[in-house]
Amino acid sequence: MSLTLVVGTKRWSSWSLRPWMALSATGAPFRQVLVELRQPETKAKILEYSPSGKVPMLDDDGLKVWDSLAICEYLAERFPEAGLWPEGREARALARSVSAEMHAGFVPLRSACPMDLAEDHPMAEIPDDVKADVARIDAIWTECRNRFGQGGPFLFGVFSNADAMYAPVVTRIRTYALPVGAVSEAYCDAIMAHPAMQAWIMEAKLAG
Ligand SMILES: N[C@@H](CCC(=O)N[C@@H](CS)C(=O)NCC(=O)O)C(=O)O
Repeated sequence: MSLTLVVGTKRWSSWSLRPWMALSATGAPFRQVLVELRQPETKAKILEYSPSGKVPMLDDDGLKVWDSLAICEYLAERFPEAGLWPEGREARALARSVSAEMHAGFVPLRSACPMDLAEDHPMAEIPDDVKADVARIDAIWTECRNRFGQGGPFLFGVFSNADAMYAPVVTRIRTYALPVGAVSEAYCDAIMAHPAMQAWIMEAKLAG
């Protein structure tokens, strides 16, 4: 088995962080290829690996999977023992729904607060549309934790693809000092303390 994950600059590439978290949770050894974003040659370099011209991209012995959510889905199927989706049908349905909601939405938050792991940018005034996104995310996290979080500190107790999908949002909550409730704060602490998250942040900071 030979797994390669192609990722973008760790400071900024929120999409790459998701499958990195999910793949780390499987415990499978993998190789990483890092492509520097925001360079004149970025697009050409990514196209050497990824037909979409975007990172992340996973190569599993020549089988290519791209788009962060598709990679997380693939990993759940490829490593069933990792439990990347919750076991119960109801919990799994909610995990998939909130993951898809993240993947397709929260444009105001993503635009106003891009992931930046090297610097803090506390927001003095939070625009209304960003406030609305944060309120919805706070409600999602609180619902998942209250309904299904008994088995551990993550959205569905043990780490799942839903956590992988929301990990970059957690960093934005912290980087931009966005206010969330107590349940969500504790959830942010758990994600920030996750060893894969710590490793990613350390590399992001080292690279400047
Ligand atoms: N929907 C895609 C989005 C991927 C994406 O937009 N990636 C950015 C980097 S975070 C990218 O590759 N940009 C290409 C470029 O900068 O030229 C996913 O979920 O993987």
